[in-house]
Amino acid sequence: MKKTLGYAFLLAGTISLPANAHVGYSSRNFGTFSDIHAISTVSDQATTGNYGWIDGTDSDFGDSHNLRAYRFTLDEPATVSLTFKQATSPVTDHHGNVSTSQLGLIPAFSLYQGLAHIAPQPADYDGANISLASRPGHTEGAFRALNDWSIGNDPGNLNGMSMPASLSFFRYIGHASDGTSFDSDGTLDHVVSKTFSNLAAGDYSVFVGGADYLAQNTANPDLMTRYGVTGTLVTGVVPEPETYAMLLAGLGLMGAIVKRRNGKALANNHTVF
Ligand SMILES: [Ca+2]
Ligand SMILES: [Ca+2]
Ligand SMILES: [Ca+2]
Repeated sequence: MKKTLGYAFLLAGTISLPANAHVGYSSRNFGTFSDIHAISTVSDQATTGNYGWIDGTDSDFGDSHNLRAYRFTLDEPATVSLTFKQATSPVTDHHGNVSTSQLGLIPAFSLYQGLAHIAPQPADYDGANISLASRPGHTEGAFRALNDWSIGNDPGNLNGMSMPASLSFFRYIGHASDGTSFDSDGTLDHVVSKTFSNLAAGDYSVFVGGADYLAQNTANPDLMTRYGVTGTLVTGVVPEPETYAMLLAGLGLMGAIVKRRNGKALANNHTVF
């Protein structure tokens, strides 16, 4: 028993250390949804620098280390609204020191069909040989904010079986960015939101980062600042009439509904009489 636990800790250690620097969804899975009204919030996250997303809009792509990856799954076609806004979050550095992330993120995000490799598969990263081989040589990283892109991992070993390196593919669906710069929502209020109608069932990834292109200037004292972000996912944004009726009933307003219904509906509503 003791030996098994020790091995488990060793395994967790070897997996979690590189995962911090690679593409991962740790604590950033909104969940699995159908087209029923639901809300899921992921807080206490932070992104490095205020330019990670917009740096992926140019011709030399972007470095995925400057973004945060989120995921969700749809088990049927659904309408999904995504909102990301500035926040303060606890941030733990690689020495284990905890500080508070900074307000001021100009949030932007892109939505993709697809999922990065998740444990026990080795995590994807920009510098993996297979990632480098899949993109032009002059690029800063693998991330592309407005296009399909791919990123891969190293060969791995699971229970004695070797696993070859492979690419994860992200199929671009759409994007939104806060502020008044490139193709943005026009209002710099540190919140950005977009609704995607009738998404197909499947796995999705959302990459979130800053939209201030000039913030990548190496003279910027906030080049490596951790900016906090809170994300909210809403599914099924238009509740069915039955859902409205149930909500109103809960508020004690059922009488108002009954008065508006026609005779046939009343005749079928046994609970009223
Ligand atoms: Ca750049
Ligand atoms: Ca770039
Ligand atoms: Ca905005």
